[in-house]
Amino acid sequence: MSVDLPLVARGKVREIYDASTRAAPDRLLLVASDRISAYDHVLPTPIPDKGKVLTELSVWWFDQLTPVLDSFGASHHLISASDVPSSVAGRAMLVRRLEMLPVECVARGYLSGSGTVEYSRTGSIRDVALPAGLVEGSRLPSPVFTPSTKAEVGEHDEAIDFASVVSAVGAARAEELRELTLALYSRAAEIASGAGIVLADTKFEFGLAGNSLVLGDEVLTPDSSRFWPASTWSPGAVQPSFDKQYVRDWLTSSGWDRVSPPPELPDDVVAATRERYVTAYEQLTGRTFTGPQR
Ligand code: Q0T
Repeated sequence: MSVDLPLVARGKVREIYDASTRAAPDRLLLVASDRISAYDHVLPTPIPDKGKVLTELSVWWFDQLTPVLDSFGASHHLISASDVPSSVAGRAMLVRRLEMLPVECVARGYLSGSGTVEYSRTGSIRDVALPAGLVEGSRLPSPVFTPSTKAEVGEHDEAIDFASVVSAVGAARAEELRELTLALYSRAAEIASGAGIVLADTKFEFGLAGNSLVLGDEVLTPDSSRFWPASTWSPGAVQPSFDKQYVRDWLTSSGWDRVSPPPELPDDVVAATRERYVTAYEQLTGRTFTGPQR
């Protein structure tokens, strides 16, 4: 699962390599590992095929979202998921290297987590006033753009208001980011809904190619989004996460203190979690997950 290319960046669960050549400069290779994080820790036990499932899902979403991107004169960074080193086949994307914008573009269609905390304190999320009476899991009257800045390693992303986005990228670009983020979220939520899945929120990262926005990163995976099974959606309590619920429940029942190094997962929790990732992929795409085709 390693490649002989210069490492550009290492995240909790993936790596970025420089894949530039003389003929094709400004190329990166994004490699998704099988590592899983929970409660801000990377667990010692990998989930087999997780990186492949999330890569295939991301590639599928890039294709689904191309009409939305086109309508904004924007594009995505994916060049190929097949022309990649054989050691990382299926788990890697060859992408255009971009000048990334320093804003994490989050869209929320449902109240959850830090959104609920903000709403309970202020009655709003960020710059958007909301009606009284919403609870954890409620659908919002309309989706809200809740940007954040990428924090230093080990820190949480920091919520910012729209004025801070304007300061960072200028007024016109900030409005373009908000409108495109909400349009991408809305289309993705519509597609997910048709597959019986609630897309509660998601995070996009954009870069620039010349003067045009380019959608980067991985998109609409369980690592960048909250997916809930529509069949059990019931506002008023924390919704079970589509992918990590077995892991979280088991970690809680294990007595782990969330501070010490996390314990190894038992085989049945690994198998159930792998199944959840595969099911999310298959339910969303209507395809069977087979892994990379040669
Ligand atoms: C990037 C230039 O999470 C990140 O890295 C963790 C390993 C985010 N990140 C993205 C880039 C991309 C992308 N995607 C791109 N196309 N061009 N930089 C760098 N860090």
